[in-house]
Amino acid sequence: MRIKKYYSKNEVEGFLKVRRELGPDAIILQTRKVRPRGLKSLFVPSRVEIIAALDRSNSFGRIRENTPEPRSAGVESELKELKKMVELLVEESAGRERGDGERLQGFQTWRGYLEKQDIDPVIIDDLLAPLTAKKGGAGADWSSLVWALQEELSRRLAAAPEREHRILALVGPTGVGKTTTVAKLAARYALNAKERVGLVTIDHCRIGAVEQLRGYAGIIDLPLEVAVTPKDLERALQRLDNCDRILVDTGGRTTGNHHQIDELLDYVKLLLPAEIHLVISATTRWQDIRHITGAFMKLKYNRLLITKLDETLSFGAVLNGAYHSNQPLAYLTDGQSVPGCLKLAREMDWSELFLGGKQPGGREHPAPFS
Ligand SMILES: Nc1nc2c(ncn2[C@@H]2O[C@H](COP(=O)(O)OP(=O)(O)O)[C@@H](O)[C@H]2O)c(=O)[nH]1
Ligand SMILES: [Mg+2]
Repeated sequence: MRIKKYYSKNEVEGFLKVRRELGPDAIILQTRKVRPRGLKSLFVPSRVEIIAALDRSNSFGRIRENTPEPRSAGVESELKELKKMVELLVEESAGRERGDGERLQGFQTWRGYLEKQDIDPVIIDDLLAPLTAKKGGAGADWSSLVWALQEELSRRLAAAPEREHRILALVGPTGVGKTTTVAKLAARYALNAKERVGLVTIDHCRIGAVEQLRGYAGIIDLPLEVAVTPKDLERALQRLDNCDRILVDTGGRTTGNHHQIDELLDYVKLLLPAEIHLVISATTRWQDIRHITGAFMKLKYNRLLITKLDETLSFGAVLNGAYHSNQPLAYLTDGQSVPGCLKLAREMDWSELFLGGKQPGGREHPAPFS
């Protein structure tokens, strides 16, 4: 007995193929429509699959199904068995196809969701690629797809260790919350951890900038040094030599202004080794994050700090920042109050932040830090 599968555009074409190859004694065991799997199903039309058999020892068959011609009992039962087996196989592979269809739908829903979170399309592709590559098994149903995506997300979000260096500096564009965050950090280390904290500001360009930090320094009762030149900074660091922690605020730099960024580099060099945080607001679009992470790279930042998580419902900036800076996240902030509204990245539940409640069909997304 010879069994063979044929694929064609339609049944007539298929039957002709079978007849041409197996001759007029071939019998048709099964015909069905098949859809291509995966992404192909969007572009390639369905085909007809024909399973045909030819019993070389008996030339009883014609191209037919259930032709009422006499057959020997043995062959009859053998054929029945065979047909049952083929039906089972076909059923099984159709089930697999249905599963693939659901997976594909799942990926498309996730893609839409991640796009709404304002995640850079390059990152979305990157996130979903390893999941698409897994056939069956993980990702075969909705919950394992969510699970696999959570894994991918957390794998990409490293958290920076705390207290690696004594000096912490914040650099980044204007208005992202650097000065406010320096005050929050000062409260965290001076009031909560009871460390000796000193403050330095290199923010001399903006009127009121020094006063803003002086206000916080006064409330927490911390020494504040103002550095207008790199020489000033050297002296300031010497004066704060007895401090456990030195927090350095810098003036915002316009991302496109390379001169301003180069100027700041003269100061940053004097701080090294230090924890240099690139500060980005969570409201920043992914296109701008690419630009900012690139433009500030000169300042040798080695950590990322995301502010204003309370001002957006999409959390793409966190992932976009981490991905494009290739640096670990250190802190996140979600409010204007000082002290408070500051969280260590290593305490964050990323999957909750990204997939917490807004996952398709899921509950509402909770407040970022609740
Ligand atoms: N909603 C919100 N506002 C913030 C946050 N951090 C800072 N801000 C506000 O952002 C504005 C600019 O902050 P500032 O510290 O002066 O930014 P800088 O120019 O980077 O130093 C101020 O009105 C802050 O109160 C935050 O996490 N959430
Ligand atoms: Mg400032």
